[in-house]
Parts: sequence; C-alpha cells; structure tokens
Amino acid sequence: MLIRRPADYRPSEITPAEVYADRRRFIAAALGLAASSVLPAARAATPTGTPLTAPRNPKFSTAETPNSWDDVTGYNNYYEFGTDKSDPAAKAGHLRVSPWTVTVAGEAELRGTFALEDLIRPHPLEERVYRLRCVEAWSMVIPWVGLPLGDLVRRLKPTSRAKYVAFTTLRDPTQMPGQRSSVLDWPYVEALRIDEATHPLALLATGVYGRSLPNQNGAPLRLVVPWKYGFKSGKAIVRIEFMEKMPATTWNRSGPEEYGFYANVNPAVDHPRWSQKTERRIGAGLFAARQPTLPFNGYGEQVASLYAGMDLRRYF
Ligand SMILES: Nc1nc2c(c(=O)[nH]1)N[C@H]1C(S)=C(S)[C@@H](COP(=O)(O)O)O[C@H]1N2
Ligand SMILES: [Mo]
Repeated sequence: MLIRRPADYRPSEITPAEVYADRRRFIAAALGLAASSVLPAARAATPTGTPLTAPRNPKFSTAETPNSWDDVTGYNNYYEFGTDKSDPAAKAGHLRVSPWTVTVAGEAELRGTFALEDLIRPHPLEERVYRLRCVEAWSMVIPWVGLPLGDLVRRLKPTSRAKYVAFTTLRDPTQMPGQRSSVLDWPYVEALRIDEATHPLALLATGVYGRSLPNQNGAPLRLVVPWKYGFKSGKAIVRIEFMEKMPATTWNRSGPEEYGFYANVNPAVDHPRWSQKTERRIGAGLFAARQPTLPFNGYGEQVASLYAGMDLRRYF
C-alpha cells in the first residue's frame, strides 16, 4: 500500500489536534507566554461559535493589528476556571451558556430577570477593535463584537439615586471548578461609576472575531472597558445592579493596596510589586521590545474628562 488512509494509522502515530494545542499551551504557560509566541500553529486556527452580523465601528477601533485567534482564545484570565493562562481554554468549554438570564436590580425602573436575548435584542451589534491592558503588564488587541453599554443602561432607566453599577459573574462551583478554591471571593463582582458605564467606549461584548464569544472569553456576555485594567471587565455576567453607594468589588477586596476601584490604566502609578510603565504585547515574539503603557490605555482623549479634578494617585 503506497498511501495510507487515516483509518490505517494506529492511534499511537497520531497527535490529535487538541493534544498538540494543549502541548503548545503547556509550553507557553511554562514560559508565561501566549501559545503563538512559542510554536507556530499546526494549521490555521478554526474559529468556533455562531457568526454574528456586526459592522466595524471605525470611530472606536484601533488600527493596530489584532492578536491571533489563538492568542485571544488561548491566553486568558478567568479564575473561575483556574489561575493559569491556559486553564480557561482547557476547562471552560463545558459551561452552559444557553439558556442564560440576567437579573437587573437596584436603582433602575426596568428591573427583573430577563432572557439574555430579550435584554440585548433591541441593540444593534457592532465590532470594535480595542486594546486590552492587563494589570499584569501584558496587552493584546481584540476585535470584540458587542453593544454600547450606555445604550442598555439608558434603556433600563436608572433612577436619580443610581451612582454606580455592579456586574456579577455566574457563581456555580459545579460548572466553575476554580470557585471551589478561595483564590478570590466568589462571585466575581466589578463595578463602574454610572458616568463610566454610559461612556460611549464601554462595551458589552457578545462576540469576538465576528462570532459568538468562546466560553473562555466570557460567554455569553462580558464587559469590556478598554481604558481600565482588564480585571474590571467581568465575564459571564448574570446580574447588573444599580447602586447609590460604591459597592465592594472583587479585586479591591482581595488586595486594596494593589487594586483600586477605578483601575484606570496609568503608567505613572506602579503596582506595589511591579512597574506599570511598559507592557509586553502578547504574540509579538520572544525578543520584541516592551512598549510604553499609555495613560488610560491610549483612550485619554476620550475619557480623561471623566476624572477631571481627581487625584489619580489616590483614586488608582
Ligand atoms: N469573572 C471573571 N472575569 C474576568 C476575570 C476573571 O478571573 N473572572 N479576569 C479578568 C482579567 S484579569 C482580564 S485581563 C480579562 C481577560 O479577558 P480575556 O481572557 O477575554 O482576554 O478578563 C477579566 N474578567
Ligand atoms: Mo488582567
């Protein structure tokens, strides 16, 4: 026999795609890098998810080259599934993201528990290519698909007492193994001031790369606040609560000296344990130079006025 058909191979001769991908991620994780920066992909990455109709909004998109599908979906922070960058891709796949409901509570006229589709249906989706700057001093460029958070907030009609809005992630230790550890207080809650939430740059994402979100990126609904450190952008949101007082938030509770409520990207305020002046662009390669971190992650022209007169060293 000259040419062997796939059925003729013994299993031991084959490296399944998943094993190969896992090996790349494992090597990458050991080096603290994105998979794509260590070994070339065996094949063109195959995007998953349902295609979404979402024209790009150039006004709110960076011209920088987006990170690869592999980087965006293979190098993640999502402590509900473990603390390694490769854990979410390996472990979030089984999370049931449909049906999904979101409860709107607190200081708003339109309260209640809504099917996700009913909550977002009136809002057209658009694509926005945003920089993501993690507090750990790495960054990516990600083509999100979503709806402006402000449009939804206005539809929910916050009362005049609503000064903050909190976003809560699903709490379900049977589906989220990381929640069986006390690495953070569960559920994950992050919040914004109401004027931050209604800023045109704040996005509620339902997709990435033109398709519905992979679970590791926060399916079926996650926040994206591009001028803040990534931890403010909660994933798998089940509750939106309007509040008069500033709520306690997960990362601020876990380390108040290290993670402020505002968490605006600020190269002038170092984390107590590392500098925030520069960042490593994931996927840029092992020997690429670090790049300077910009105030408000480069979105200062749009958002700096939200913080006029505030001491950003104190309110970090
Ligand atoms: N529920 C939840 N949301 C979360 C996190 C998390 O651990 N749990 N990690 C945050 C951090 S630190 C970052 S940098 C971003 C990463 O988003 P990405 O994996 O889609 O790039 O998600 C944020 N949202
Ligand atoms: Mo992060």
